[in-house]
Amino acid sequence: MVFTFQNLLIVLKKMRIRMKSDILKELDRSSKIYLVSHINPDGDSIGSLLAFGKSLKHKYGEKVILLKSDKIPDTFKFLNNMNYLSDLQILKAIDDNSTLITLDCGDLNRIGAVNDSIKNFKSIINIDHHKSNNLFGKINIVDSDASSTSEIIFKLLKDNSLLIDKDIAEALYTGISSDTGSFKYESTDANTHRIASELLEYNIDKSKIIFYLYQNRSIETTNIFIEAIKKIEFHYHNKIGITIITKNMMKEANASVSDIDGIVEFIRDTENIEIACVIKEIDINKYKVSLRSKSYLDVSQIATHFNGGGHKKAAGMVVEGNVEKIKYKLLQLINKKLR
Ligand SMILES: [Mn+2]
Repeated sequence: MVFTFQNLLIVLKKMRIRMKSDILKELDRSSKIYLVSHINPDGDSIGSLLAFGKSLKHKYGEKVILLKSDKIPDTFKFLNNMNYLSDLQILKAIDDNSTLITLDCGDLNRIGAVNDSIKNFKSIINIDHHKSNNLFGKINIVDSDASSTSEIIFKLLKDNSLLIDKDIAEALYTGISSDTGSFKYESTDANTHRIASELLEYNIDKSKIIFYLYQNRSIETTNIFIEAIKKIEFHYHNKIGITIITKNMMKEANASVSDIDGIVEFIRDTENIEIACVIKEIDINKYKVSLRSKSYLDVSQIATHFNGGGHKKAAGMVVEGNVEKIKYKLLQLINKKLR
């Protein structure tokens, strides 16, 4: 073969296909297949889990177990097959030929309490699209160009002739729609739209998905939004918008963790803002920080600085210490990167 760019692409493509059948080989020999996605689940995490889970159950039956690593936000309860999710007690019955498939997790901290049993799995298959993914699996299907893990799962199902039905298509569409901010973000390319269009061919109920994802916000969410928005501070010529949500504010608004989803994007979408930060109190002197950027700033670098991770325009981390000090350190770091 003559060494041209074209041939190199063909070789790379063949390697990818081989890698994919490596997954099936690994799953064939596993006595049990556990699937897990990240804690604080979002649409992509739940969508990819339910979709891949149902498809693998179709092929492998009872040996496929979907793990519930965290509480499912009400927003996503419209998806079918939620009854497939098992509580973590089921891990007591794990045997030594088990495989764990992690979905949408950049590192093993993201799987929550499942990580306590990590040594009991014979192998890990890591499927993800986070740029900061540290390739912790025996098999790693990590594509940071993919809009979502759901997009990767769709390709995987197709390339391996695994089941795609209406339920699976709805779960994948939910994942892609939520991770692309409803097809707004840069990661949304021709391929994303092509996949979305193929998913629509399965006769999915698109209006149902749009309703539950974008038009059914709870009163609690609206109330915590109001409180968080009241407290926004703008810095550096309104390029940074930052707010702090305390446990007390959450209590007053009767809000749960998933109710604050969307606040950071709301701040980002203000004119002139390049970066939005939401600092949420999770414990005494312990805060979860969410970061979003609009055009050029790579927030995953800032998150990595604090041992977090994510994507160029969406990242996060957990930081311990005094909140004012955290805020000061964050603002200093961001200032260095602002234009
Ligand atoms: Mn994702």
